[in-house]
Order: sequence, then structure tokens, then C-alpha cells
Amino acid sequence: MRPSGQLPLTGLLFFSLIPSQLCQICVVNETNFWRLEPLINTMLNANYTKGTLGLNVLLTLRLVGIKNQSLEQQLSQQIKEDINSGEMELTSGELALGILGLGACENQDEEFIRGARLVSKLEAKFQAEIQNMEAHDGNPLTNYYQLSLALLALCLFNGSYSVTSVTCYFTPENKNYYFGDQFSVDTGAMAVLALTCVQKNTQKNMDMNAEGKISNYVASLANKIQAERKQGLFGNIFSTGEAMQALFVSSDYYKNEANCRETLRAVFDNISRGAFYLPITAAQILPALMGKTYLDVTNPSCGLNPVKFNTSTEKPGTVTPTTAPLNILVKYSVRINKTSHTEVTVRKGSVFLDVMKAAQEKNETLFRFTVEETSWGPYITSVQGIKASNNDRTYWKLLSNGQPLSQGAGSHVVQNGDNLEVRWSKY
Ligand code: B12
Ligand SMILES: *[C@@H]1O[C@H](CO)[C@@H](O)[C@H](O)[C@H]1NC(C)=O
Ligand SMILES: *[C@@H]1O[C@H](CO)[C@@H](O)[C@H](O)[C@H]1NC(C)=O
Ligand SMILES: *[C@@H]1O[C@H](CO)[C@@H](O)[C@H](O)[C@H]1NC(C)=O
Ligand SMILES: *[C@@H]1O[C@H](CO)[C@@H](O)[C@H](O)[C@H]1NC(C)=O
Ligand SMILES: *[C@@H]1O[C@H](CO)[C@@H](O)[C@H](O)[C@H]1NC(C)=O
Ligand SMILES: *[C@@H]1O[C@H](CO)[C@@H](O)[C@H](O)[C@H]1NC(C)=O
Ligand SMILES: *[C@@H]1O[C@H](CO)[C@@H](O)[C@H](O)[C@H]1NC(C)=O
Ligand SMILES: *[C@@H]1O[C@H](CO)[C@@H](O)[C@H](O)[C@H]1NC(C)=O
Repeated sequence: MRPSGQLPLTGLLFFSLIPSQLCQICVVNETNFWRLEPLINTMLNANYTKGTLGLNVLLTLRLVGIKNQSLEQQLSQQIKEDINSGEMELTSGELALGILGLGACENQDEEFIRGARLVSKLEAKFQAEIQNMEAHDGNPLTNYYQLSLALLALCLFNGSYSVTSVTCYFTPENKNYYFGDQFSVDTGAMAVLALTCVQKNTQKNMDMNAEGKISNYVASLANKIQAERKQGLFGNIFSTGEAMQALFVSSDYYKNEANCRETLRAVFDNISRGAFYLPITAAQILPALMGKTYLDVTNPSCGLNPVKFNTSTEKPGTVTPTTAPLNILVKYSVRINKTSHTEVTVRKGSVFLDVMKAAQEKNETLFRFTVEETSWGPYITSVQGIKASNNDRTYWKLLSNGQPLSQGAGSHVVQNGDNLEVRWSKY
């Protein structure tokens, strides 16, 4: 794989990246493996219609060592086709996830990464993000979660990046770690992983000053993550897996066994309630539960000692109601500068998106909208013809009874009497 002359150096690098050498991890033990089976079945039994929908899943299957040749091949093939076709331009984060998944745990796809020059392509995308920030008031093309993924992949796969740019753009005060006033735990966690890799990258001869800065950023971001702790979760249930990874490599939080028990209890509880029914949600939480972080992708022990899970072809979770379908009545509004209201009747068990469709049927002018299919489901890109823009930090925020939703329009189930709203907002 690598020139033998490099071995001592890379060996040392890998050694220093083993998280348990640094901090404490919190792992699910054998007695509790059965609790993780719904996560695995969700990933194995999903229908991946294009490569970009399976990026996180391929990465997790390999990192955790879930051996399923046919699915691994299918996902890897689809990703390579998406990259080759060049039909749709991948974003920085998509390409980074592609490299992490294809390159995870030393496998034949490394040849493809080299042949298609994916690492240099990612270098260019990282540059383009920074150029966009310079031209658009500090706003990247995508977001800091993706910039962090890109930096992480460049760092792990020996790409080049400028340490000066890193110390300049990743300061914990940067507005891109926030959506509105809210610290984004997912974003902070991904940045901690990337910056920890940069910090440990012995191939870069960093000066003491840069090194000190980066370790301060890591500590400060880890504190911000811990400040968002709620009953053992960080941010919400969907950011907790990546927050755990970040805390594994940057803090002693899980040295306290009570902290570990509290997190695992909340996560098990959510698994049993079917909270992780989207494959990407399962893929994002599983590595941490198995004691892995994205930094382990290039670790020689990556994917070794796989766990034998009892898999089933049944789709887990989501109990279908046995009662006869009933109709419910909900309020729906679109708020821009003024608010347009309506009321619609939908079937019990409907999701937010069904309400939007029903409203659109009532009045196309007021309630028309567009969506884009993503790995998280349908993302609302425009309403009344007004389009979200990353350059302006605008988006369509989803709310129910005045509270922002923690799930998307395709997932959030509405209740009779709910007051639902899409609001033109700035993050
Ligand atoms: C950045 C981000 C945003 C940005 C997206 C725009 C931008 N500048 O990139 C903003 C702030 C606008 C945003 C909005 C929302 N987000 Co958001 N977002 C993220 C974040 C931090 C990173 C996404 C990303 O770039 N991934 C990497 C790339 C490679 O993957 P991708 O799939 O191509 O990414 C795109 C989509 O994910 C899409 N997107 C972003 N958020 C959401 C949410 C949903 C439900 C969907 C369908 C798509 C979507 O935008 C990304 C960039 O184009 C994730 C965290 C995470 N763990 O993934 C949360 C996350 C995906 N978002 C989430 C939520 C809930 C929302 C909102 C529904 C919040 C709300 N109440 O309005 C809205 C979406 C409403 C809508 N219009 O449909 C949740 C989803 C949980 C779930 N189970 O569904 C996450 C996991 C955060 C969390 N921990 O709660 N988000
Ligand atoms: C596994 O973890 C649970 C709590 O998470 C604990 O009660 C149990 O004793 C552990 N079992 C073993 C074999 O370590
Ligand atoms: C799988 O099922 C067998 C038999 O029911 C059980 O003994 C074993 O512990 C299970 N494995 C896991 C990982 O749960
Ligand atoms: C997978 O999705 C495609 C496209 O939506 C659909 O045509 C196909 O029937 C689905 N397959 C399964 C097994 O659900
Ligand atoms: C591998 O995944 C496929 C679906 O992609 C599934 O049909 C098959 O049963 C899985 N095999 C094993 C051994 O789990
Ligand atoms: C890393 O990249 C440098 C050039 O940037 C190259 O000289 C070196 O051989 C690469 N090392 C590995 C292990 O690929
Ligand atoms: C997840 O767990 C937390 C804490 O136990 C709980 O408050 C929340 O309602 C759960 N969410 C879901 C979707 O089950
Ligand atoms: C909302 O009102 C402000 C001030 O009147 C105006 O500048 C802005 O363009 C309006 N926004 C939309 C989306 O109509
Ligand atoms: C839709 O709403 C607009 C503005 O309130 C109104 O002028 C129009 O007549 C409505 N269309 C229908 C089909 O109700």
C-alpha cells in the first residue's frame, strides 16, 4: 500500500491517533449488542437509489466491521458511478464522505481513490469553500459540517491543506458553528474530529503557535458540545453519536462511568422507540456505540474483530397502526413578511410533507413548494417560489406549535389540532 520507508512514521501517526490512548471511550458491551440490531437492520434493508444516499452507510459498515459483501459492493459501486458520471457535481462533504467510505480500512477501493485523483479534487473543493467565504461575507458554499468533513478526509488521506487557513477559519467564535443563536453540536463535533487529526498529523511540521491554537480550538469546541448536554444526549438524539466521537478524542467526559451509562440509556431508549429508522441516522450513531471514531478509518485495526450480529430482513421499528384510518384537522401557515394561513384535513399518521401537499392543492399560488431528495429525506428548497440560499444563509424553517422540528418534513408525524408553519428564516 504505502512505501515501506514511510512505515515507521505512519505507524507512529496511527498509534497516536488511537483514541483510547488519549481519552476515555464509552462502548456497548456484548450483553447489549442485541439492542443495536435495529440499527444494523435499518442499514441493511434500505433501498439505496443513488450513491450519495449511501455514503454514511458504507463508511459505517466498514469502520464497524459489518461484513456484508453484497451491500458493500453495491454501495461502493454506486458511489464510484456517481463520481465518474460527473453528471451532478458532488459537494465538498459528499466527496469527503466518499473518500472516507471508499478508503476505510484498507480495501481495493484505494486504487479508485488514486486513479480518479479524488484527494486532489477534494483539495480544490476545500479551496472553493474558502473562496466563497471570502466573496460572500464569510459564508461557505455548503456549511462548516462539510468543511470539517473535507479537512478530516484531507488530513487522513494525506491531502494538502494550509495550516494557516485552518487556524484562521476554524476559530470557535466563527459564526458558521451556529445556526441562529444555537451552537450546532453536529458541526462542532465534526470540527473536533478534523482538528484533532490536524493536531496529530506529524507529517506537517507545525510551529508551536499553530499547534497551541488548534489544541485550544479543540478544547473550546469540546466544552461547547458538553454545554449542550441534555439527559446524557448532546444537542439532540441525532447529533449524539458524532458528539460522542468528538468527546472520545478530546475530553475525559466518559472517564466517569455514570456519564457513559446515562448516554447509553438514552440512546437505547431512542433505538427501541424507532427513532433511528432512517439509514443515515443509524449510520451516524453506530460507530460511537462500537467505540469507533472517524479517525479510526486509517487505523491498521480498522474493521478488524467484526461483531456477529443477528440480522433480519424485517424492517425494524415503525409499528403500523391497526385502527381504521381517521382524518385529523391541522392548521398550516407560510410565514414570509406576512403570514398565509389555511386549515387542511389529512389522514391520521400523516407527516408534515402531506400537510404541505394538501395545502398546495388548495391554493397553488400561496402554498406551492419544491423539495430535493437527500439522505435525510425531502429537504424543502423553496416555498411560493422563494428559494433558500447558502450565500445569504436563508432557509425554510419547519415549526410545530411555535417550536422548531428536530426532524424533516418527510419524518415528522403531525397530530390533530397542530399549528404547523414553514417560516422564511436566516441561520
Ligand atoms: C448544515 C445543516 C443544515 C443547514 C442546511 C443548509 C446549509 N447551509 O448547508 C440548515 C441550517 C439550513 C438546516 C436546516 C434544517 N435542518 Co439541518 N443540518 C445540517 C447539518 C449540520 C449538516 C448537513 C450536511 O451538510 N451534511 C453533509 C452532506 C454531505 O450531506 P447531505 O445530506 O448532502 O447534506 C444536505 C442535507 O442534509 C440538507 N439538510 C440539512 N438539514 C436537513 C434536514 C433535513 C430533515 C433534510 C431532509 C435535509 C437537510 O442540507 C445539506 C446541505 O445541502 C446536519 C447534521 C448532520 N448530522 O448531518 C443537520 C440536520 C440534518 N438537520 C436537521 C434538521 C432537523 C433540520 C431542519 C428540519 C430544522 C428545522 N426545524 O427547520 C431544517 C430543514 C428544513 C427544510 N427546509 O426542509 C437534523 C435532521 C434530523 C432528522 N432525523 O431528520 C440534523 C441531523 C441536525 C440534528 N442533529 O438535529 N440544516
Ligand atoms: C454491560 O453493561 C451493562 C450496563 O451498560 C452492565 O450492567 C453489565 O454489567 C455489563 N456487562 C458486562 C459483561 O460487562
Ligand atoms: C444472536 O442470537 C443467538 C441465539 O438467539 C444469541 O445466543 C446471540 O447472543 C445473539 N447475538 C447477538 C450479537 O445478539
Ligand atoms: C427502490 O426504489 C426504486 C425507485 O424509487 C423503486 O423503483 C424500487 O421498487 C424500490 N425497490 C424496493 C425493493 O423497494
Ligand atoms: C446483506 O444485505 C442484503 C441487503 O443489501 C441482504 O439482503 C442480505 O440478507 C444481507 N446478508 C447478510 C448475511 O446479512
Ligand atoms: C504524502 O504526500 C506527500 C506529498 O504531499 C508525499 O511526498 C508522500 O509520499 C505522501 N505519503 C503517503 C504515505 O502517501
Ligand atoms: C430520546 O430520548 C430522550 C431522553 O431519554 C427523550 O427525551 C426523547 O423523547 C427520545 N426521542 C425519541 C424520538 O424517542
Ligand atoms: C420582507 O420585507 C422587507 C422590508 O420591507 C423587504 O426588504 C424584503 O424583500 C421582504 N422579503 C420578502 C422575502 O419578501
Ligand atoms: C389563493 O390565494 C390568493 C391570495 O389570497 C387568492 O387571490 C386566490 O384567489 C386563491 N386561489 C384559490 C384557488 O383559492
